[in-house]
Amino acid sequence: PFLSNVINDKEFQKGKARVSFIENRPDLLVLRKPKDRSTRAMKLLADVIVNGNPTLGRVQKVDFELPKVPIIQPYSSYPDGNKQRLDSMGADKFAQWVKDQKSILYTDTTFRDGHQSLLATRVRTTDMLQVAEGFAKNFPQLFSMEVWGGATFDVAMRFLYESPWRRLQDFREAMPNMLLQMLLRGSNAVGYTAYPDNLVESFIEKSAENGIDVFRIFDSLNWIESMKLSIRTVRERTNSLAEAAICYTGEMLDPNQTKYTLQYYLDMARQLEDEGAHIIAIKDMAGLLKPYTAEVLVREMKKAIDLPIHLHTHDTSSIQAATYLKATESGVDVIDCALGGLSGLTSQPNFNSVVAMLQGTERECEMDLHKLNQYSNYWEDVRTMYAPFESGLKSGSAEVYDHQMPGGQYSNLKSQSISLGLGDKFDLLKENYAIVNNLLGDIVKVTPSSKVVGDMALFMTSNSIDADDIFKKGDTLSFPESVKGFFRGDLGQPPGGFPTELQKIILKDVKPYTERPNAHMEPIDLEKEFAQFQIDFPSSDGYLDFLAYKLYDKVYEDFHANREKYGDVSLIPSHAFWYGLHQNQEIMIQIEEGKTILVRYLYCSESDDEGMRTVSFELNGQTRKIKVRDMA
Ligand code: 3PY
Ligand code: ZN
Repeated sequence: PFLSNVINDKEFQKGKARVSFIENRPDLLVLRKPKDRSTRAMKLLADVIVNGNPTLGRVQKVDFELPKVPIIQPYSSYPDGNKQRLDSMGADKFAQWVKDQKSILYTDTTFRDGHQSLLATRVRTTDMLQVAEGFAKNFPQLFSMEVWGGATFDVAMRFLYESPWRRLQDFREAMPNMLLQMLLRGSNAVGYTAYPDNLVESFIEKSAENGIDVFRIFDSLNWIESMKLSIRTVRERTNSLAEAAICYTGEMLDPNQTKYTLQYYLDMARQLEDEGAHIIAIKDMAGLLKPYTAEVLVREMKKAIDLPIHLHTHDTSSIQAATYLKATESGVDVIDCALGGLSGLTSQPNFNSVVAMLQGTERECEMDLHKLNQYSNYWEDVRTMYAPFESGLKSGSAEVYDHQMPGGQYSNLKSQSISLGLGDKFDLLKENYAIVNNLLGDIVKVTPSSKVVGDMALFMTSNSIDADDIFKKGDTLSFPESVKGFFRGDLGQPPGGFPTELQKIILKDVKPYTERPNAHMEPIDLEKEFAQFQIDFPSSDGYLDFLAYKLYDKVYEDFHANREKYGDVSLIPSHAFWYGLHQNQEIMIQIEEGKTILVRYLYCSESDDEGMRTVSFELNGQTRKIKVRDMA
């Protein structure tokens, strides 16, 4: 039986096993009876039926559509795509190839930023995997698929009880011809705070080994010092592309703009080129880059550097397709779009419509729009299952030019303000957000710097404090930790430095520093700590889980406990995962590769004297009972 664990292991099957393989994978020596997996899957279903989904709770009835997966020819093969091109050309030559293309290239963000921005990052692996193979076979001309990083790493474990690493491995397998792209927060990796350099390096190496081809690297204050290590690591220790991102903020063409000028962006692009980036991204995380500004910025950047330019925006104002049009005319190489069903508002512009916009022009990238629409329709249906995570935004808003909140933060702050009882003060919160930005010296706002601004705005709104109060009564106020950390230098250095008067008020006696935050951190003894981790978590997925633990210790511990309890839930159908089953409903669950079970929910008893209910299922024809405590 141990041998069968080993033989069925994905890493082993991919031929990645070294001599130390078994030594590093104590989990393979744990015997799991096959029925164990079915029982654990039913345990999750039973818990949801009795108490609602453990992270969502009970919600009002949601009317959802079961998604229709576009049909593909069985056993059809994968056409070669950019993955093969990158592998055969190498990163530098591939970047030159991108620059040489006449037609526009696309990154599809549906699997990452699309749902991060519209559905609080909650889209589960199974909903993406259902269409991953078909999409890769139908659209091999795409530049890349953005599938990982940003908030997905944390949310997968915290709210979905899924392993982010297994998700990546699944994507790699389902899309072997596509470049897989991730968003890396520089020295903060996929977290909210700086980590020791050797942890970031190891994380990058393992991300590449497990499938990442394009690393989009940014710093939340545009501080290049904090991006260097990641760029170098991608360049020197992987065969992937280092895409260095410049965060765009403010209005570059505003005559009053003194900080974020054209010169500022061009200087930054040149420096990132010198640092070894293969591609430069303009990362417009709030959707502030207007069409005529994009026209100038892209045109001038093309002249200033020799690298391809990749443009990212959010359609919060609803005019960002026009930005893509002008950028395309100015020679931008790659643009980010999300499939129609998950596009618009705080997400990316609509992939399908942008394709249509460029049809017949000299920059058209030929694509089967009819098929692309089928995939958009699939996402429209999937989205109905995620209704509780919608932000409630119904239309684009020009207010974004005032508050400048990044796409994903708007809905977050909205729900945070409701949970703090400030729901009726959301307008004031948005105003305070803009005020705080100015107080902090007009900074780039993106994770984690956007959290600092959001925390401070919440603090002011909930305590009815204005800017004047901060200066007058600052010594008596206890500011949010993230704000103190920002002024101490924990996020790095903003362009133009910190506003010193406010820095003194916030820090009181604490001394700020100007080196990289990671420079204060001792390297982790990865070997020693990994050995301990294996003892503490013998049934983990080995080193990859160890990295997850080092990035998010508490989140990992909870995730691990939940995986022990429920098994790998990533392939349980989403409607059952979020809302449970109704009586006599039957679903198929793939509990491991090649093994699918058929589960029918029969009935649920009343609570017994100890508050327990018995949930009965039929599993492959046999009745099975699971006891669940009723928490109501
Ligand atoms: C993230 O860091 O998650 C982002 O999407 C920033 O734009
Ligand atoms: Zn984004």
